[in-house]
Amino acid sequence: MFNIDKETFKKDYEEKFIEMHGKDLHEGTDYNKYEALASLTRDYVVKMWINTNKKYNFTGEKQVYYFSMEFLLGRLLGNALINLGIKDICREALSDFNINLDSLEELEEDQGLGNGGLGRLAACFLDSMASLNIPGHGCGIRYKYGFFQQKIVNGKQIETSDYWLKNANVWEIKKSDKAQVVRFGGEVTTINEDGHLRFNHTGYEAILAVPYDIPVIGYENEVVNTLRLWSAEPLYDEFDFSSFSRGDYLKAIEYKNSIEAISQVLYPDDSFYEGKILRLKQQYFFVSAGIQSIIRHFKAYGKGTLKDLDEKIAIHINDTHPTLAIPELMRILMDEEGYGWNEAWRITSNTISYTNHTILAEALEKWPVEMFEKLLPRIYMIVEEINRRFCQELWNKYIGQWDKISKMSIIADGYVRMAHLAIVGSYSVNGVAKLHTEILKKQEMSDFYYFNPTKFNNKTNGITHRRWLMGANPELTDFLKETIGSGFIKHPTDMEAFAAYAMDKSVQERLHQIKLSNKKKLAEYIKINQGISVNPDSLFDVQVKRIHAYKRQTLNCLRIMDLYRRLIENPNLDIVPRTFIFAGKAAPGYYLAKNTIELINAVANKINNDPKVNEKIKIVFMHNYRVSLAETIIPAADLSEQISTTTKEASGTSNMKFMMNGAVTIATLDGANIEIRDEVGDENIIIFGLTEREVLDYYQKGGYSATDMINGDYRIKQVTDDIVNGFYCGDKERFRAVYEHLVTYNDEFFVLKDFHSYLKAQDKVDNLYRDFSKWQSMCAVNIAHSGIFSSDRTIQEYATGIWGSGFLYKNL
Ligand code: 26Q
Repeated sequence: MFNIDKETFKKDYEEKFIEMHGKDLHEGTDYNKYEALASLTRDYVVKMWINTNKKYNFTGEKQVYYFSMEFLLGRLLGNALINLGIKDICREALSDFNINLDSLEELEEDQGLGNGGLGRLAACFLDSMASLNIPGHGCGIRYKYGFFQQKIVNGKQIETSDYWLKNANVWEIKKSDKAQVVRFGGEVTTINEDGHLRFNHTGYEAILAVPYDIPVIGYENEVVNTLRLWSAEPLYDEFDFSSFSRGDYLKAIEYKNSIEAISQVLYPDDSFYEGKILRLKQQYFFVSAGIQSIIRHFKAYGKGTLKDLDEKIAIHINDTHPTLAIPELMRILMDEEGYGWNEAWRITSNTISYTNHTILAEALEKWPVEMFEKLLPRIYMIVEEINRRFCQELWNKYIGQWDKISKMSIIADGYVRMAHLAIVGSYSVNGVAKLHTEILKKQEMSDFYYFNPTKFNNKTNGITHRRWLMGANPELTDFLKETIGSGFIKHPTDMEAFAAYAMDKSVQERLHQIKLSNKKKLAEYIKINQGISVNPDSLFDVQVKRIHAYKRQTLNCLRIMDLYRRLIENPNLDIVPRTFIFAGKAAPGYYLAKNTIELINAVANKINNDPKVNEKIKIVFMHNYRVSLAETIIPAADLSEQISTTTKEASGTSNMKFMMNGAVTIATLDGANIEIRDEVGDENIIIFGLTEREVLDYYQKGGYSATDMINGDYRIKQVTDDIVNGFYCGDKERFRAVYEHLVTYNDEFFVLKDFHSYLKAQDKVDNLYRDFSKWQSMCAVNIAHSGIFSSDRTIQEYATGIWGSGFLYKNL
């Protein structure tokens, strides 16, 4: 374990500061101080990083590569200090210089290279792999612009660019010598050489992929793994480059820009697929660079013959976005390494495993054949051959069942279906929560499941407790250590011991005080950043996640609108005072989601300015939701809103973060909510809404009518009318999209159907919250049972159940 004493740390820090900034510490700005601290921390890490790599290079341990279009890391400093085990020393040392560690941490820009759950999951997984001594590395894209920044202007979302690299990034190291060449376009001709087919690729455009490595620090184990992010550059340096373009300077710059465009920006879509050629380019770009570098490294370090690749490495693809890893590995094995089809296929399909994150039909990736073939001619040939052989196999098994075969085909109706390619080309397909996996197996991908049942498995998601508990909630962490000892840090399921204290009065009081202290911090943040005063003694009711119709922020909003009506009618209505907190970004092209944000903001504006109800309710839509903001909001939540339409949320991961921080959940039986319920028991979670069966029945048999719901129910009529009658905003048309989706288009997410059940559940919340002891015991039980949702458990399951790597969790 890395060890340093305070005096040495102080000396190192001061030296680092002077070396970096050419002035004395007391002359420095706060940002200067942050930079020196981050840079010193990196220095401490570098030695361990080199040693870890040496160990990996010269031992035969299986290496895992996690390919993902997104890694939503957030800030790195605090997490690095925790994992190095030097946060306390650092805090004390800095305070001797009159520097506050927390305020320095706040200065770090979030690394926001992801949209939401899927990207954050990848980041949690890296942290857990390193902490569990698993040689597991990330492979992705170094986007110049991360996920957009959200401003709310006149109640509307405005997107601005996230130029996160404006300050030097101390966490990355550019490895120019490890660059790879990636080829796009051109023609492929087939040559017969002594009976062997050779594929000759000409007229392509070659692009340089340059890696930037980021250290991934394990928890107190001196392991430092690598996240490698690729950046696109022209292949030629500026001199050759001008001759290449015949001295045409402007053309040369244009060309350079067109190349750099590949790693310029993260696509801000979540759960909605759009077939943009640049996105396809991004996918092949990082996948090709990643696979080439794995093979190059494998050969350079004499890891044996590529025949045994599947025993020495595992490549995991995070959703279908990196599926081109399959044909790319085939291409390298056949065209560059000389393997025949069968051998190449055996190696490839035993090396690659795939996680599915959604069953929403509109999110499934499919690329027009024409676009695919033109951009990636050789890769397309390989995909065609994979499909031809796969369909042949189907044909042998399902003789004459053309419908089934065309339903399962990888290429059909002029499209390449990436999920089919991913399933066919991998040895493991997993869903991210029990229900989700069951739906994959029995419905969405059932043909594939029945064709090959053993390929399918479940790996319920998790979150790293090192960031989401120890980093975000130090007070609760210390209290847990005091109560049950520190064992839970290495073995998070040991938190179960805390359940024994759920009825202990002094424990309940401490939990309440810790929550209150976190709520005060959040209240202060809200006051400073949004100018709204909220009461820390009110119940903090929180829904923070991407804005999407299936997540049903509208249901929450309608319930508040209903409550407001009731308070106007009866100002003495006896309710628990609440602060409703929302946050989340809408995809820039998703009109309905943006309109939902407008509605929430208008409702907030009206209610927050009505003194008659302000003692009882306030609403805040917090701007620019991101990892660091989540770290402030989640520890302050009393109530966690997980209210998606049953069957639609594959897993959800914020549900786990809230629970670990002692919030009570109000939820539908969707995604991992079901497993949370199973852990804490019905009496410690508030469940409402349609069941899986009911939802599926509506989809299969119809029968849901929003109009009937409105006509048959006064309160539903009132709240839906209030969307379009000018009650919240003079402009009656302003929230038309929300209304039409709910009513005219007969809302496919059944908001009105679940409305009353949700209201009843919320009344139950009020009653439970009024009973101090009951509520605190629920919080305690939730914390106690959250350990299973540590991503350490998830990663252990991936390692043993899919990758065949790492040591046993129990032996750590
Ligand atoms: C695809 C094509 C083109 C452009 C963008 C995309 C794209 C980008 C991001 C598609 C999907 C995503 C992200 C999906 C996502 O975050 N899914 C969530 O994954 C979590 C981790 O497994 C689950 O907990 C959530 O339930 C699931 O919604």
